[in-house]
Amino acid sequence: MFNRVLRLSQSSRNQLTTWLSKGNLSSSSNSRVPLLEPATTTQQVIAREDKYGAHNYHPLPVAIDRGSGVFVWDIEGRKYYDFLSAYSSLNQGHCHPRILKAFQEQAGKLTLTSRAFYNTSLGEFEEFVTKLFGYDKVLPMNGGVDACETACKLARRWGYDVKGVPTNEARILFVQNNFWGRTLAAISSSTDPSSYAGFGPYMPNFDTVPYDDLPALERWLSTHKETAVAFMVEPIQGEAGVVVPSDGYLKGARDLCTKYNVLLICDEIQTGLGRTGKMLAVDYEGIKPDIITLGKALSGGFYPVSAVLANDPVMLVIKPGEHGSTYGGNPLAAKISIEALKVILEEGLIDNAFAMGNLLRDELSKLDNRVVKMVRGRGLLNAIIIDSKYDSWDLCLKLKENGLLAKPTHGDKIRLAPPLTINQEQIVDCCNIIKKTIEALP
Ligand code: IF1
Repeated sequence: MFNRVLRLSQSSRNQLTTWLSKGNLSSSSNSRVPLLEPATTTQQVIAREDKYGAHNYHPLPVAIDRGSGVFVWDIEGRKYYDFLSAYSSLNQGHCHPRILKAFQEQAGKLTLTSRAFYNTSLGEFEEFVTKLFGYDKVLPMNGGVDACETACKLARRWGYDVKGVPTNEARILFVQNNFWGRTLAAISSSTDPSSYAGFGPYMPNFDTVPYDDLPALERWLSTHKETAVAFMVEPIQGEAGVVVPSDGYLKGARDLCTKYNVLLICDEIQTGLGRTGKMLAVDYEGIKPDIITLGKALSGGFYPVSAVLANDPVMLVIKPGEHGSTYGGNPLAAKISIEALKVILEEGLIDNAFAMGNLLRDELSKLDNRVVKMVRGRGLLNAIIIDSKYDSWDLCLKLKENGLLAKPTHGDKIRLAPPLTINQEQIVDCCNIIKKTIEALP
């Protein structure tokens, strides 16, 4: 895998080997602080990660050193448009100055207390985010998968304590090609072997039905009416390749979950916070899930922050001491998130995402249809589907050479998701880069 990324001459290999060997432990007996030789080239960055880091990713061969707004610069100083936004974590753009200021002010005052004590920032975040999204309560966590697991725990406990499901018989339904993280619970619901294979045994009572299929959903609900507690679904499937469901699907799911007394959980970790041109992707159908999960852009890329929102009849089934985490609800995350949300609201990022997304798809739809078979998305969560004659990884490498960073998902799809701060001139510039790159394909 590593050799695929870089073809090095023998002399370059020798230089790298020498460079890698230079890092050694300091002489003094008590500190044993590893000495580090700063990398100065992409090759050195890649070689060091390959030698010392787990090989759980296959990144594009670019070593990003700095980011600002819609741009990043690599270690050699080359500039790129960021069309991944750290998987929709950078809706506000890289290093947004307002969020940075909030981060710096709080980081110098108080960063962590644990929930063993109150802190003066968490309540502000809780009031802000519950009023903004219209729920009674929020449970703050760290990563997105944290939030989704919390949602599953809330649903199970609600099932036992409120719905009256027999103990340990609660069932949760997911959709095929879902993605909500990498934990053993998350992969237990996965239908993607690259997510679940080799990690069994799996969480019991997790079922799946096809996405965007209301009859299949109703069949499952009526079959499991006594033990069904929740249906978790992404309003638009991100990892699956930006799959937008039919109009009415989310409304239909809402109505069926109500009919069968099952909680609707909408995972807005990737689609939420303005990404699709609405504050939440569920806003396109005007529905209110029983539980929503948020993450990624909740902190504008500054800090792992996630949140679970629900009303009291659901949220209060978890009692003191029954759930939590060391960093969940810390004061630094709280202050960062309040500012990150204010930036989205006060800088018009939602409407900009809607308008720029329409422009982007209009321009992408003019691309050579021998290469680009489909363009789909909402707001600035988009993907192009590439004809199987072409290699999407190779196309992303060529886009990188032309100054735009994007990454394939599931083979033939390339996600195109810039920060929501992007302007019309930059969208047109990026579409020209994509057009030039595609037209240069053999
Ligand atoms: C990786 C994918 C995207 C998510 C939704 C929960 C989570 C995610 C809808 C969990 C996380 C990340 C994980 C990251 C790459 C990225 C990703 F390609 F993996 F699937 F965005 F599509 N719900 N998605 O998309 O949040 O625990 O990661 O904070 O694992 O490489 P997390």
